[in-house]
Amino acid sequence: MGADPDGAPVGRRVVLGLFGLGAVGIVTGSKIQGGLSELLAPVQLRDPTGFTALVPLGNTWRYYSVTGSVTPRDATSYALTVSGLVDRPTTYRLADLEALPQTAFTDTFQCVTGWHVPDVPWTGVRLAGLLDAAAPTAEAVGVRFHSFDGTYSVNMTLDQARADDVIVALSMYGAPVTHDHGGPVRIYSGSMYGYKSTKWLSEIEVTPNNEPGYWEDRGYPLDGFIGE
Ligand SMILES: Nc1nc2c(c(=O)[nH]1)N[C@H]1C(S)=C(S)[C@@H](COP(=O)(O)O)O[C@H]1N2
Ligand SMILES: [Mo]
Repeated sequence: MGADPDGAPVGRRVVLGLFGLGAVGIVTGSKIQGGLSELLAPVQLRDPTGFTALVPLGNTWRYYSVTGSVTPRDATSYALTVSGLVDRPTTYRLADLEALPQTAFTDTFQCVTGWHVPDVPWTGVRLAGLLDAAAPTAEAVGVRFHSFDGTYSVNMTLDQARADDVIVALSMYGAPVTHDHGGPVRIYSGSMYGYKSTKWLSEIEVTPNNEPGYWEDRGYPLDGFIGE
């Protein structure tokens, strides 16, 4: 099973069916309908079928991790490397990223399984700027995002990664990105489904190809544009 070998887009129905392939940990959002929230918020639901993603809990966050718990990193322990096919590989500490020009915008966060959260304000550093600073070589075609959870990765083409609405996000709702949302630093791509927005970002690797990542290996479309 996997993406259509001819490269045809995989429909949402197919994507939902593929959920049986991976157990996805979900901690339900804390703002779920009134009294239910106290009951549900601390519960870690295992969701091998994706069924809970379809339960109408309202427009609330699901906190995803394909690896279960992830060891937190802070300003002292965090680093982001831009590596691979670049003339100037670079490592940024959190303070380095905070010192760069910030871009802010508000957008709907949309998971491919159907849930979404409207009006989420984000702030961060345009990925295009970090890529320009690293100077991709003539052979560069793709970008691979790696997570310090040790497992998750996802790709984009170099052109997609340079879009104005792709940021290395440092803040969400006017506060530092929380650990559960993939902080201190995650990717946010406004035009793409949530799976393109790597949490706990540790490395941006410029590559000679555009190879499938964690979810693309399990059937999600290689191009993750919302609505396609
Ligand atoms: N490292 C990592 N990043 C990830 C994921 C993950 O499991 N691990 N899940 C992806 C998916 S499918 C979605 S919808 C969003 C969810 O973001 P949230 O957990 O902040 O709601 O993160 C994306 N980035
Ligand atoms: Mo998702």
